[in-house]
Amino acid sequence: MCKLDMDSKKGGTVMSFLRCTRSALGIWRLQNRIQIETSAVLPQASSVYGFVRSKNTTANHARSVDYQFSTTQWRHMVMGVLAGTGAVLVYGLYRQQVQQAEPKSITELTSLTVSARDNEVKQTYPIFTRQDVTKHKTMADGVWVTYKSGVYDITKFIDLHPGGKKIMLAAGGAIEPFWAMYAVHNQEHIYEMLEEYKIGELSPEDQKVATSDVSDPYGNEPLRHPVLKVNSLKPFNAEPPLEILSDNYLTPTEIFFKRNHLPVPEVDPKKFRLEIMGEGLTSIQLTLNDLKIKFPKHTVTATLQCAGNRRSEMNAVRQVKGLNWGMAAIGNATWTGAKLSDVLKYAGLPEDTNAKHVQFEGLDKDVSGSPYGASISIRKALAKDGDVLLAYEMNGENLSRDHGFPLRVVVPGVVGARNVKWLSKIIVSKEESKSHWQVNDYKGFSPSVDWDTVDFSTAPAIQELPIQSAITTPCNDDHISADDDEVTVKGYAWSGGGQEVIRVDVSLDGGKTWQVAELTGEKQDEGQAWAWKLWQLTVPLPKGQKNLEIICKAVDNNYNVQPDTVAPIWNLRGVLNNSWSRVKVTIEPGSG
Ligand SMILES: Nc1nc2c(c(=O)[nH]1)N[C@H]1C(S)=C(S)[C@@H](COP(=O)(O)O)O[C@H]1N2
Ligand SMILES: [Mo]
Repeated sequence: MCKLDMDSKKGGTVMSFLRCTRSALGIWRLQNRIQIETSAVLPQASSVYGFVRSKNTTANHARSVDYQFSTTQWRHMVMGVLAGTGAVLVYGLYRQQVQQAEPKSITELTSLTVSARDNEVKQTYPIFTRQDVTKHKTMADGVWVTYKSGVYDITKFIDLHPGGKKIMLAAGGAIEPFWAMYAVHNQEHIYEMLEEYKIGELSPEDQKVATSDVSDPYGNEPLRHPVLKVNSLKPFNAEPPLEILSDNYLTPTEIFFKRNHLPVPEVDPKKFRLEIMGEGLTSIQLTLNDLKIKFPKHTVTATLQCAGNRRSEMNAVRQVKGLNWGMAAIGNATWTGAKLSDVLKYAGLPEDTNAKHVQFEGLDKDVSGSPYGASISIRKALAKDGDVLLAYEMNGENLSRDHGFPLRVVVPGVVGARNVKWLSKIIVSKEESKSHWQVNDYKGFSPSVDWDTVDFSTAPAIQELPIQSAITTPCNDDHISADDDEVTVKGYAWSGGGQEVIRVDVSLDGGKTWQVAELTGEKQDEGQAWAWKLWQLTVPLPKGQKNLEIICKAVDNNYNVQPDTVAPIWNLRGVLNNSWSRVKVTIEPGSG
């Protein structure tokens, strides 16, 4: 994201555009939802998957906006809109639009759209393919976007865009999901303005909606937000651009990092059963409804972090094996569900059980039919203040497919890998899970251990994660104008095991001097600080310098600190990188 602006040397304007992301995501969610519901009526639309930009969802989007919104849809949208601060204004704007839109019938709306389309086809334009559009992503090649079936060359508009360079996020793809994110765009004059830049029409094939490919195990993946940076498409692994990550205390679900090892299973919630079995238990099965009504409903705000978060920085020291995650394989959300301890008690687990572990299995299976699995200690599972949930909601809505619909384990304070999604089986046992991901992966080793010498049986499975913090803005290699009086540094900080971040130190001179950042976050009980803290620090821009090395490091309530460099904690799998976060920025000579 920060590298988007290839031609411009000014980084200062970059930040303004995404400020309303959090609210606007709700709008995107709404469109997406309508689209999904529309798909039921229109079978050919039933499986749009993968990176939106590479798929032909334009027609689908066009169709979706023609539908009248139901009350539930608006409720979802409103929840999305309110998911963060600063959203109220946008919400107001939208509310007004709803009120205007509501009296219209579907027929009326449809005919309106049809007449608008009739006008469009009066002029003839050259035909472009989706691929042609994809090739135009830079100022040098020209910046093209599509809107519905139109192709637009917006190169000349880039510098005029009130929101700055973030418009480049949409370059080479469809503009709809971005406009949906940034509510201000949903206005007539903006659509008119876009028409001035029209250069062509999408080819009819590319206007068609992608149909599902049954032979592809990844042929039925959910739709994802195009702002995500994809690390791997099949299985789908992606993280949000850094600077929008720290815009929200609660990470909007759409941009929450997605870490899948296998295809995303499609689960019929009515047929869904959770099996509970093992040591000292008679096996039982629970429906989703059982879980919702038989047990008290708990909500916990907890941060989830992948063990591979910040792996790319480890890769820069020496090659490691694994997805090249940046600093955003982490997110904070509210999770709602039944407490695992309540469910285990209900299943008859005796208090003095001699079991040591609770194993989990997902519904996602590899080619040999073995499911994704992991386990946690029985101590964590049963701890009164452990807050381990069998969660059916994330951020106040049913889990999305990517995040484990209809049920996942949430183990606050513990590495992402144990938070098993699409949960179908719980096994109480004297043994740890035999799953590959428990036994032969997600473990830490000395920097001297390589793939010839590694013995996975010698290290314990990662559970609680160490203290972590990272800088989300500015980004590495950003340019700041010397005319700017101040620089604002932002980021996140979190510690595993419920330990609370008590301080974040920031340096602008490579670690010689330090200042304490301002922390924000929900107050959580001692030992249950599951959620991250966002932090920021605004300081005068040091004068007469060409470069800054900005560093952050966090401290938790047990005074655990982060190591200053990567090399001494390097490990072959590239996990557990919690070294000081370092960002280099250039100060451009100013005019004054
Ligand atoms: N069933 C299942 N559960 C899973 C995974 C998976 O691939 N399958 N990935 C794990 C890993 S490694 C992480 S980091 C988290 C990511 O959760 P998220 O995709 O909701 O962010 O899910 C964990 N649970
Ligand atoms: Mo992970």
